Amino acid sequence: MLYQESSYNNISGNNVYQNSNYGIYIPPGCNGNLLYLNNLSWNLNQAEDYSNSLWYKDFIGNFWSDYQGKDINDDGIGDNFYDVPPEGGSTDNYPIWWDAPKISIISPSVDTFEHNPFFEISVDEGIADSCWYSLDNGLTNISSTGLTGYINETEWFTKPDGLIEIIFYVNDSRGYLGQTEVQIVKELNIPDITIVTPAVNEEFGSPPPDFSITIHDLSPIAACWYTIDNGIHTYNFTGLSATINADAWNNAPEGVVNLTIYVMDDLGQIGSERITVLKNVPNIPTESPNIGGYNVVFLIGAMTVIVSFILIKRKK
Ligand SMILES: [Ca+2]
Ligand SMILES: [Ca+2]
Ligand SMILES: [Ca+2]
Repeated sequence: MLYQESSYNNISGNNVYQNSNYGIYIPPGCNGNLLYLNNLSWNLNQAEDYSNSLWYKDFIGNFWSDYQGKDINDDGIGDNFYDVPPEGGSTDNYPIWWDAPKISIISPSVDTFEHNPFFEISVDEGIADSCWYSLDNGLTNISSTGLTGYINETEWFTKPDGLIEIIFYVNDSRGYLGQTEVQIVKELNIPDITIVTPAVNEEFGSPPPDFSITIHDLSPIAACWYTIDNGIHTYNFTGLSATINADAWNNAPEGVVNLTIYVMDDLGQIGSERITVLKNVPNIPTESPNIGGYNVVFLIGAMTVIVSFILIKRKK
């Protein structure tokens, strides 16, 4: 479209596209032209305006396919003006524009998870209308009521261990779609137990030994227990240390005692670790044994006196 010596025109509602030269050319001296609601798309030169025309009316300008700005607040108008060439001079202050939401993932971050992780999406540009995600590249879409939540448990535990790409989608009120993805690792792990104390084959007397452990697991721990008689009796404990049950220790035979510790995570996966310790209760009498209510030492002493007395008497 070429306007020469043409002044005080309203130019609106035109589709001006794919011109190999100028979309709209306004030479100098064309005063008071008003251009709005025109679609200027893919022209080699969208427009050139040497007459400082007005390129918008009542907060509506024109659509420019080469607009470089954004409509972050989704009001249908680009948030920055469009500078109609030549540089400076006229501007379209209300370019018609709409763009897809831009989103980013606050969580999960790149990590290994056993349970279905918590997610949080941030909409950095645009206004979210609906949100969903997929664990299988869009084959199964799981809708979310908001921008945060837990990844669907069923879908999560359906996936085998390994790398999982979660793609999040957010669309706006016009159905423009923003998406982004994160790759995390799913790994079901049984609790890994390390026995810190006692040492292997450490010797203990009659007071039952203490033990302490560390546990590595990605899930909360649901239960801990141990046995020293190969599972005939088991004893629960909480935390990372305990003292072996006194009755169990008393009943254990002298010599090698197997202490086996079990830890179960909240997915029901059980890890165990075993250590041998030695039970050696020394046989030291704490007082002299009594015979028939008499003190043996006293009796022996008395008998020695009597025998000595008899021997002395015989010698005489
Ligand atoms: Ca806007
Ligand atoms: Ca937008
Ligand atoms: Ca686990």
